[in-house]
Parts: sequence; C-alpha cells; structure tokens
Amino acid sequence: LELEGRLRKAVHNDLLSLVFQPKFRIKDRKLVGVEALLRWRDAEFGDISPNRFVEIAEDSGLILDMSGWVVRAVCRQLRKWLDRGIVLPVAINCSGKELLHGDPAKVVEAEARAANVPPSLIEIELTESLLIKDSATVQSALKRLRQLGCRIALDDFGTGYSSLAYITRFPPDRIKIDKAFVRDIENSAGDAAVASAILSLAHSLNLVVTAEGVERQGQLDWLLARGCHEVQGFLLAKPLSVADLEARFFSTA
Ligand code: G
Ligand code: G
Ligand code: NA
Repeated sequence: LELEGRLRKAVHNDLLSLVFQPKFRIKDRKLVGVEALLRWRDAEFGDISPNRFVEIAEDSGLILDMSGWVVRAVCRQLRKWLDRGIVLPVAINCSGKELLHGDPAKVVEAEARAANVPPSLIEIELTESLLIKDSATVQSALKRLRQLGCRIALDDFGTGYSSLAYITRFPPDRIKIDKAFVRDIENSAGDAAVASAILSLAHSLNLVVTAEGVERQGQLDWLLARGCHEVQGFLLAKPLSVADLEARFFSTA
C-alpha cells in the first residue's frame, strides 16, 4: 500500500522513465524498431520491476494514468527523433485493463496529434492473456487503434490460451514468440516444435514474427534458418536509455 502511494506520486510527478530495446531484422541485423519499457526507481526502495509495479497500477486503477504517461513520453520522443530525421517505430506494451477500461485509441490519437507524430510509428503490444477476454470492448478498441494507423503485435505468443483462434478473428501485424520457447530452442525438441509451428502459422497468414529473448548466436541461427523475420534480445541489444541508443545507432560523430 505504501508502494502504491509512491507509485501514484511517481506517475503524477514524472518520476518514471523509459528505456528502449532494439528489434533487428535477422537477415542483415538492421535496426527496425524499438520496444519502450517502463522503469521506476524509488528514492527509498530503489529499482522496482515493471512486472511488480504494473500489477500494482492495475489493481489500484493507476494503470490508465500510467499508460497515458507512457504514450505521451513515447510521442515526445518520436517527435525529437523525427526532428533529427530519425524514423524509428516504437512499440508500447498494453495491459488488458487498459484495453477493457480505457480508451487507448483516444489517448494515442490525442498525444500523437499534440506531438505532431504519425500514429503509424506506434505499435501496440498486447499480452495474450487479456485476449481470452475476447469481448466486444477489446475488439473495438483494437479496431480503432488500427484505423488510427497503429500496428498491433501479439506479445508472448504461445503462452496464452486463445492464441490460435484469436489470430484468425483479429489478425495482428506481428506476433512475438515468447522467450520461454527461445531459451532452449536449439536443444529442446518441444520448444523447437512450438517455435516451428508458430513460424509456419505466421508464414501462411503473412504475419511478421519477432523472437524475444535471443541471447546466443545458436538461437539466432536456428531462427534465421526457419524464416523468423526479427529478433530482440541481449545478444544484439539490451534495453537502452535514449542516450545509449542514440550513441550506438545514430551518432553523427
Ligand atoms: O522490462 P522488463 O524489462 O523487466 O519488463 C517486464 C515486463 O513489464 C514485460 O513483460 C513488459 O511487458 C512489462 N512492461 C514494461 N513496460 C511496460 C509498460 O509501459 N506497460 C505495460 N503494461 N507493461 C510494461
Ligand atoms: O514480454 P515482453 O517483451 O514485454 O518482455 C520484455 C522483458 O524481456 C523485459 O523485461 C526485458 O528486459 C526482457 N528481455 C529482453 N531481452 C531479453 C533477453 O535476451 N533475455 C532475457 N532473459 N530477458 C530479456
Ligand atoms: Na512486450
């Protein structure tokens, strides 16, 4: 409860920050986008994991203010990059509560307009668990995001319940293979089978596939050989501050 109060203060006083994890096209390792990940360092408790504080935010109703903060921060960052001629799509994580209780399309539209950035540079990553609640509310929220020009990605693919039915009813632009299946992909026949099935499904539906949690060259080689399009993971880049990201990919020096 004390943490909840501190989180509320952090959200309302701009004490959160974002890091950005690069995504690469496998075949030539070209940077194709970044995923925005929230960070919170409390003065007393230190760094608190988003796994923990996103849950606190959801349970306390803070989640809508928090995701509003994220969308605004991302739009402002996109503007700064565009001003320098950098066109870099940014993915934002979206929790189920945000889709069910909020109006993400309205928030994205307002913030994108305020910052004067095209919504097509924003991708929304949905965790599958929420899609089990395949409600009319979720469907219409997604439809409106899409109409705005946002891309939709299904995150943590393979770990949920309704994934297979879901992608035919609401085809996303991209699916992300959960890192649980990537961890041991070269050695575990089971994980390899799941990843192969996801890849062939995605190929036949013309979806882009991003593999998460790639830490070793062997995993990358496996994925490349089987037609995975993009990778994310510590092998190529961990989540980076804006300064580190720019120094590595956009330094003019
Ligand atoms: O960033 P890792 O670096 O620790 O992130 C842990 C989890 O927190 C991830 O599964 C990610 O989806 C979630 N997360 C990170 N940033 C955000 C955010 O801005 N919104 C939501 N809803 N979840 C986030
Ligand atoms: O599920 P989602 O994509 O939202 O998760 C993002 C989380 O995954 C963040 O906590 C991020 O720090 C973490 N992550 C990113 N790359 C790797 C990796 O190569 N290995 C591991 N173990 N975690 C990673
Ligand atoms: Na994600």
